[in-house]
Formats: sequence, structure tokens, C-alpha cells
Amino acid sequence: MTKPTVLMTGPYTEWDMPAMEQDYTLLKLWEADDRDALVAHHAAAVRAIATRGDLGASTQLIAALPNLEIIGCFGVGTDGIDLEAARARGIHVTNTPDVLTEDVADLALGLMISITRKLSEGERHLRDGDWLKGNMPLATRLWGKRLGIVGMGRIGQAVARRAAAFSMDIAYFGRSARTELPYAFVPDLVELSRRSDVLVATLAGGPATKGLLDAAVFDALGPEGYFVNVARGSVVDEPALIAALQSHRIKAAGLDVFLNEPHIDRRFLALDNVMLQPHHGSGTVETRQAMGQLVRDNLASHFVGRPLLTPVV
Ligand code: 8YV
Repeated sequence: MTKPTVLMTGPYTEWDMPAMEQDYTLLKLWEADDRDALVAHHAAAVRAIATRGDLGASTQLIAALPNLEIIGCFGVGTDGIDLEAARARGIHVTNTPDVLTEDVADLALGLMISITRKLSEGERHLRDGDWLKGNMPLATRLWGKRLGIVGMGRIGQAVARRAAAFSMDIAYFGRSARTELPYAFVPDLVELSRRSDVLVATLAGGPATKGLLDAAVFDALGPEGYFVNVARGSVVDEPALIAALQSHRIKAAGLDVFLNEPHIDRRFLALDNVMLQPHHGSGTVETRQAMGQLVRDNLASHFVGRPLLTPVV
């Protein structure tokens, strides 16, 4: 049997690539000098796109592939994929939920601890020899503080479970109240921000949430407030966040996601009240192994006609 042709938008982790090569004829978009020419030349053969949460699959790419059957996304966020175009043509889309939830929540807590307890400053204080001259400035307590979670999906709930162990007072904003959860629903995002010491974004990206966290939200958080984003850069009005950090209208931020990754706004680099991470929420060996396996299991299921494990469309 000939192997199905799969267009990959970017590399997967090293242990996934041999498994992908074994089962499929791979077209590696990132290695092509002329991407459009590669797509045009093989367009009719491509039956699947294997992409990543950060790379997605554009309207143009989907339109260029007349025999596309499925898009497998290595990541839970499908905001970079034109889902409407896929739906309109009956193209399946799968993602990798659940397997990464706890890791992303771990990183959110890590950022919350880092920025309140000044972990970067502490290390710099020691390495630069400043400890010999005196103690580092005092930090802020995290436990017992008021936490606002923006987006009470799987990752938001995993953050809440961890925050409960820190005796935090937890409230959330989302599309609707989750009455099964023991946390306060605040239907107004600015109001949630006003009542929070720490605001953490765990909501999905996409047109519906674009720029949702704006100047009004940061002003409501206030000069003693902390902001953490492990969701998508697009959910934040980035110029408003940078301005709030520059003018100390919020205290500090911990950011794992940005607009235009990896070419992030250079103004972030000049700020000393922000901890920056390179979109690494799911970046553990264990989770990336599980994500790769799930992408491959979905593709394999599709090509033998079994139900998809984690369909989005
Ligand atoms: C990954 C992500 O970093 O799950 C998502 O939506 O953005 C991340 O888990 C990304 O998909 C890997 O490239």
C-alpha cells in the first residue's frame, strides 16, 4: 500500500519524526526554499496536514490542497487553523487536549511564584555578588491571595486546583458559569480583574477572544496586581500590556505567549518587571511524547477508517 502524503508545517520532536517518516510520505514545508512551489507541485497528493498549535493551517494552505482529508494539530489550540474552511469542505481537524493540561498549569503556577517571589531578581542578586552587600528587596506573598482565572476550561481548572493548595481565593471569568465548580463566577472581566491580586489567562485564542485583556483590564488589576499569560498572545492587547508594565500601572507579568512568536515585541526585553518564557507550557519530554503519540494515533485512525480520538471538527 502506498503511504499517504502528509504535509508538515514544522518539525515535531525528534522521536516523532522517524515514526512519521515510517508511516507517511512527508513534505517538509520548513525545509523548502520555495514553500508555495512545494505545495503547488504536490497539491493533489496531500491527504493530511500535520501542524502545530503555533503554526496552524491558513485559509490559503487549505485552499491549495484539493484532496485534503485531515489536519492533525500538535497542540490543543487550533486558533491558527481555519476551522470554518475545514468544516465547509468536510476536512477533519484533531488536536491534543488533556495530555498537556497539567504541564501548562504547572508553568502558570511557576510564573505566579516567580513574579511574586522575585525568583529571577533573587538569582541575579546572588550571582552578581549583591548578597555580600545586603539582602535582596522583599517579595510579595502568593499564598492566600485573590486569583482571577480568565477562561475556566481544562487548563483554567488545573490552575485552580493548584491555587487551592496555596489557599488562594479563586474566581473566574468565562463564557458561562460552571456551576459544578466551587469557584466564584464573575461575569465582568474588568470586575474580576479589580478583585484579583493575580490574573491568569488560560482561555483559547481566536477571533472571539482577540485583545480581550486590554488597558481597562490592566488598570483594574492595578499597581499591586500581577498578570500571567499561558494562553495565546492574541488574547492580550500587547501595546496596552507593555504600557501598563512600563508605567508600573501593574506590578509585574509572567508571559509564556506573545504576538508574532518567536519575533516578540522587543520592548518586553527592556522591562525588568516581566518574566519571559519561550512558549514552553507543554514543553516537557513526557507531555511532548504524549502529544506526538496522540497526533499520530489520530492520523492512523483516520487512514484506517477508525473514529478519531480527539476531533475538533
Ligand atoms: C505547543 C500550544 O507549544 O497546545 C498548544 O496549543 O500552543 C503548545 O502546546 C505547540 O503547539 C507546540 O508547537
